[in-house]
Amino acid sequence: MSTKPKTPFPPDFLWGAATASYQIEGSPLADGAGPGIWHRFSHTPGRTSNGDSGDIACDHYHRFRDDVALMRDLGLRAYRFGIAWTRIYPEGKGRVNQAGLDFYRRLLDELHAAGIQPLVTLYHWDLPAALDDLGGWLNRDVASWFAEYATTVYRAFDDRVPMWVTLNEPWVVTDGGYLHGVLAPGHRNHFEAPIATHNLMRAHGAALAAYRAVGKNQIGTVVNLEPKYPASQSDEDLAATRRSHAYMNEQYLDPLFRGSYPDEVVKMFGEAWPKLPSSDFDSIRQPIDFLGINYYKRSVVRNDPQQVIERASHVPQPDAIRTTLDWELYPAGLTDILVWVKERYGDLPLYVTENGAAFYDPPSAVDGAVDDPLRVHYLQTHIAAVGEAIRRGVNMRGYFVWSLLDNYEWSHGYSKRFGIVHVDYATQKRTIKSSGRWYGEMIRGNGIR
Ligand code: IFM
Repeated sequence: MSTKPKTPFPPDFLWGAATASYQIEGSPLADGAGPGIWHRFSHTPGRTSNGDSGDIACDHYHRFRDDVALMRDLGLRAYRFGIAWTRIYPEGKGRVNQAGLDFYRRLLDELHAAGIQPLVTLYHWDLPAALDDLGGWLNRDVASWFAEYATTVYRAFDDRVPMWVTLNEPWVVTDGGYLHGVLAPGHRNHFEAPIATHNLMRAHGAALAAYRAVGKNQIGTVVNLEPKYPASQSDEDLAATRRSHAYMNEQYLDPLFRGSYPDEVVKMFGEAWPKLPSSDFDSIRQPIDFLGINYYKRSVVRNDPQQVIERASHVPQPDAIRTTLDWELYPAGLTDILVWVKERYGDLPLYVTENGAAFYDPPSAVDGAVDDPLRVHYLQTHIAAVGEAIRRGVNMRGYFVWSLLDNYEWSHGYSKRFGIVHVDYATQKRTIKSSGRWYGEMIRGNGIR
């Protein structure tokens, strides 16, 4: 008699896919929307690969009904997407643009009709340009601007959005946008980075407080985490690994759950670390209902005094499978980081809110099919790693693949494809990749395929 393998995933586990507004919607200025920092950055010569912008992207703004139908065909139970602040408040604050709200209402209605649960991100990197002109994330007032926008959106949609996310990956916003300058708004200033960090945390706190006043469902936030392993057991490499871990994994979670920044991070920034009012932390550390974790890779760390702030660099591993972004496949790192979050911050509900890989996977010249065995392998092994975390007692509630569609990969433009659905950017034709079919069947088996 054959025994069926037992799934570690609870029956109501939320299987979904994720996207972000600027990466898929296109038409960033349509129907009264204002420009965001990504519109500005991508239209600045030399900032993005091939000069690519999100002007058209996947044209989801016009094709969202077809895209929801695709999600239904795939069998997704949930869809994580972002709302563009610039569509709701073209100038970032003050005047509301009703047409922007109407677009997201239509999308939410479509999802509801398809039986797909939405999970909505309020900030996925596209700050209104008008607010950037006022200092953006460097201006303390950004916390109340964000709460104003969030409140408008909660009031409009809380009846149909069971789960909200305040910020996506604040680490990337400051590290890429204010320290290394590779992402919008493109600053390189280590005095600015900790100010941006702290204002992001304050904005999270303000949006959370606003939600408790008007909302009835669940709210959390999303961080990107990357476990750090030492390249050797030397004191220097061990200390560098500790610094890197504090910088990337604890910098945002410590203030959220413990009410302070890690000492290593404060030390790293030295004289650039600002004096922070202790009362700010009361709002930052209010309880959240769940935490979202985005996981892509690990890092093997060595001491490197040439590198700013962290004084550490990543050592590429021989014989590893790597994505077209040169990211190493390391599924065990996902289990490690989920277990670490539980051990350090407690037993709160966790979701993997992004996980996926960019590979070169062109359509077949014969029949147009897109076969992407490496992505199937990536998903299979990482979903197994989530199962292992559940077996080790982590309170996992859902998993979202990044991404539903091939899309605009920020400064890499359209050169990196993460989708489980292929997009032909010349025709906007969508083709479900073999990974999309695999994922749909895996969902039907609730983790077993
Ligand atoms: O495309 C991004 C997404 O916007 C945020 N998380 C990482 C993804 C892949 O780089």
